[in-house]
Amino acid sequence: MIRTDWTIPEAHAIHALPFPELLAQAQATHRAHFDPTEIETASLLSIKTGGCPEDCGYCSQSAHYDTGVKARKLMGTEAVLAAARRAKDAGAQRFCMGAAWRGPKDRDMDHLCEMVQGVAELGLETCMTLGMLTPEQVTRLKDAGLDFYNHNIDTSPDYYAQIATTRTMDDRLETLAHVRNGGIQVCCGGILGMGETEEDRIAMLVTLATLPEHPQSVPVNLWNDVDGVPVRKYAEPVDPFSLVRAVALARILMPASVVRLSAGRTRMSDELQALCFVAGANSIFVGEQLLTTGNPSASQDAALLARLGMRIAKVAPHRSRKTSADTARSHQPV
Ligand code: SAM
Ligand code: DTB
Ligand code: SF4
Repeated sequence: MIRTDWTIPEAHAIHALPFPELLAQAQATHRAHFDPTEIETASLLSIKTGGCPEDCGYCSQSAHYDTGVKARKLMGTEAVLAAARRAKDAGAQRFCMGAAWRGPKDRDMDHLCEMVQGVAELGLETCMTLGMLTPEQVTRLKDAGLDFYNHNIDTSPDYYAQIATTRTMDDRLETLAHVRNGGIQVCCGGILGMGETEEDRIAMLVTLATLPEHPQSVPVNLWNDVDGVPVRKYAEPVDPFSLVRAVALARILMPASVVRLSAGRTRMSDELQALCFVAGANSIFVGEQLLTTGNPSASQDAALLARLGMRIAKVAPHRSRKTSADTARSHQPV
């Protein structure tokens, strides 16, 4: 059953289960909804890098900090489509275009819609992350063929003001509502390792799991260390088992959502990634670059999946999600 009425004490109790119990519950939930051997792949492209007016304290692209990232203007459609073709050839199912904006200007919309249309014509799923959107902008992107919109809540409601002051959690929730109401699938998650407490991580996941509809994709990022940003002062390495616990909790609270092990995989061992897959992560970013930071190479990821006897899903998991009838069948004695 898909519940959107989870409470903090309930989530806390799940998160605190003995590790083997937590993993067993997460894996059972995962199997009820997905093929546990399959992984979805998405590729990222920064279509507009740096010079961002927002002050997100974790981000290399904010103009408020001296991070060494050079501001560039919005890429041309042809260059974006060339990158999308390369991503498709490298095995990506979804192509996610990111812009360092508070939100797009109306004058950019024709250009953005052209990109979406072109990427969709290549047979890739389309995703964008552009900051805040108005309902009219959502409609334009939807009509151009946008499948997913990424807009992370990043952290807990209580910790939010510590990491950004130029935008609020309510701003984020408002754009998420516009996206959801406009019929675009929602990709929404957060970041671990920015000095938040365990309670903040649980509250962040409960915030996602109590939205009117669960995000179809839930990216779980480890904060990728970047120069010159304030989060450096309070960031703490995430205990690997805490990451696995967070993934497992995301899986149990949002059983039918695709959970993406996102930023930070360059610092994760194969063993840790394997535990995250067992805990219910079933998506990764592929390609050596995220937006401004690195990601494992295609050959590293191919070797990892081969070691685990796992494979890239032929059909994106959200399209081949098990129905309750399938689940009932798979529980029949053989
Ligand atoms: N400007 C838009 C916005 O903020 O929604 C889109 C791009 S922004 C870079 C997309 C997301 O990337 C952020 O919400 C955050 O979750 C993630 N992110 C940014 N910097 C990161 C870092 N150093 N480590 C991990 N995740 C990061
Ligand atoms: C998400 O949750 N993670 C991606 C994507 N959505 C846009 C971004 C990760 C960015 C990591 C830092 C960087 O490369 O600049
Ligand atoms: Fe700008 Fe997005 Fe980075 Fe915030 S997270 S500074 S809005 S690019």
